[in-house]
Amino acid sequence: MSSSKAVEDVEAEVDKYTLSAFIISHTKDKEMTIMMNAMQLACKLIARAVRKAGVANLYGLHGSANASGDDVKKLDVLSNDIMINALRNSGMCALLVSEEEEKPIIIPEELRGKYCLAFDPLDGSSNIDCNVSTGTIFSVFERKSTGEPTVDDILRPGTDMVAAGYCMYGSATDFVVTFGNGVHRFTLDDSVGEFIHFGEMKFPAKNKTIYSCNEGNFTLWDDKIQKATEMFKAGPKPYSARYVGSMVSDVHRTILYGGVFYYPADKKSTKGKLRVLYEGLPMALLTEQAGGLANTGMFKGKLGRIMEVIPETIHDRCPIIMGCERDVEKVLAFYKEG
Ligand code: AHM
Ligand code: MG
Repeated sequence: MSSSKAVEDVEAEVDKYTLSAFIISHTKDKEMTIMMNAMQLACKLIARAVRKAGVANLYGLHGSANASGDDVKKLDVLSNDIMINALRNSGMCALLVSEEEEKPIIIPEELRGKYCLAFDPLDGSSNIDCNVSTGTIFSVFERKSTGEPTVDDILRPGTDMVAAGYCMYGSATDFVVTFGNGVHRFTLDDSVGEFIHFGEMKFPAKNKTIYSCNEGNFTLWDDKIQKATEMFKAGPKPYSARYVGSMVSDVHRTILYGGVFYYPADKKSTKGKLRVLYEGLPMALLTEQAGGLANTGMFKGKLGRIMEVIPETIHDRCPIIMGCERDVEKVLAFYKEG
């Protein structure tokens, strides 16, 4: 390689956006940049813990249950501590909601900022111990009230979110974020310890035919979801089934390849399984911003955007049907037909 080529290569590297540079140039918001710096630091620390889990004896149960009654893994607890410490110490947050904390965390006044965040520190817990991709999901709201923060600062519809994203711990560590103006993907370059801009993330022009759901729940679903699933499987060109069981991976694939991911309500869980504040809303904003649709299916007597769901409690749940317009509309058509 000639020395001028080497210099050009280095210059090209320097020209690439880091996540921090991208946020400051796209939002012009220094507080958002500081808060997101804390978020990306937390994600890098979680990525390291996930990678070292085997040798560091981090697989297995912690021995407790979380607010939703799920068994908590050691990595869940560690990821939760990392997120809370990083965000609290950023000085930019007022209130935090975590899947692993029964109650909201009110940030002490001397460290308080304007953001209220909800997060699932390590989503896809059932996949942790078998080395399948997991992820961190977060939604960001700006508080409107003054004085002591309360849950009302975050029990708001998705349309109030100012940012949302996830970090996926897979064969690479990808950080995906939206500030309500498109979706951007960054990949962790371990050699420099930075998330580097990979590009805008959108549903493809030609969506693959993929349906993604836990079909083991088939008999518990309503007949519309059952019919939609039968339709995807029917010939002459049946859809492919893909289901990781980690929402981050399933949504990541759905946006990149196309298709539909659904976790509907069922006879046992009438609101579905996934949580509004740190699963439904952030993934709905990302899906819509990438050019797709995110709907609840029939929920509280009507079909509606997930973005318009107002959680009643911090760990409230809602049904989810999200993906490319073609396939979400195919599912909703069964409801519209009556
Ligand atoms: P978790 O937050 O306890 O990890 O549960 C959320 C996960 C999602 O990532 C995934 O889409 C879903 O639960 C899988 O549930 P199931 O095992 O019922 O298919
Ligand atoms: Mg989780």
